[in-house]
Amino acid sequence: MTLELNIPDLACSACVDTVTKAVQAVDAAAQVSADPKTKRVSIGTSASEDAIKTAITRAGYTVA
Ligand SMILES: [Cu+2]
Repeated sequence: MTLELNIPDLACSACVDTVTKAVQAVDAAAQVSADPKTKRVSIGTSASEDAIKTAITRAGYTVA
């Protein structure tokens, strides 16, 4: 499953790293691609959308 999320406070590549690590803590095999310019995050994962969103929120980011 691929999730397409919008994270408005994704500002730079360090944010991308933080979000990627948070997602991979839930699903180590998750494929994360994120662009701080567009705030779009694409996540290929077998974890549930809720679990991924919760992990991102716990890392300090808001999923729009
Ligand atoms: Cu940043």
